[in-house]
Amino acid sequence: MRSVAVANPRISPFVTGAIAGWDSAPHNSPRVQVEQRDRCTPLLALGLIEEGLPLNDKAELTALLREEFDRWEEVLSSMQEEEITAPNLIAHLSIKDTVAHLTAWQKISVARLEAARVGRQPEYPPWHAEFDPETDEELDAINTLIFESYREQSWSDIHSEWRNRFLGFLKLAETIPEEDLVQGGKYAWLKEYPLSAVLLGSYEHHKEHREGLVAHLDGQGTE
Ligand code: NI
Repeated sequence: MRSVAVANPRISPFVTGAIAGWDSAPHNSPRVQVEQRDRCTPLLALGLIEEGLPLNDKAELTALLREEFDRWEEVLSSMQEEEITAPNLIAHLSIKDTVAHLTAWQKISVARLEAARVGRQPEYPPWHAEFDPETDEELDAINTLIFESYREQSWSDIHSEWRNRFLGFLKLAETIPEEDLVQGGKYAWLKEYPLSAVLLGSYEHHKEHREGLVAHLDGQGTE
């Protein structure tokens, strides 16, 4: 019988934080709680970026994302589908639910890169606009909606969607000139922040969930 112990409850998508609309923070974390509530405020650009992350280097940023993608694929490929779809693995979510959560939020990141590429406002998914996530409750509602909307989908469909969106996101990032990525204030809808923070946001969100998952899986061996 699989343990349902919560390895890292702070990454539960149902325990949400305050950075509305920012891909790095569709859930709770200590650094999120100190941040102002501003749907366009990239958390990562406010001195909350992990030490050493390359906000100004396109090659390094895309390399980080590619590594993160590969790490996820490695973890996922080491598991049986029954493990991936088993409910209540971490904070009531299966791994399948977590990957669905990640790809749903990555739609926001893709919308931002696409907007930058073609020079228009980001076209966010309907749930993003509908809930206008300014509060924890609204963010909870979004994460619940995401969970519900993917719950009946097969693992293979969710995995493909996640993989295609992630690789598409990377390709999109490659098409944007480095100066456009790193220049703060270039895009009005990002206020003073650079587009590179969107890449870091997606990277950090994936990393946070992956580390929680790996810690949980490692912990199982010693229980
Ligand atoms: Ni999350």
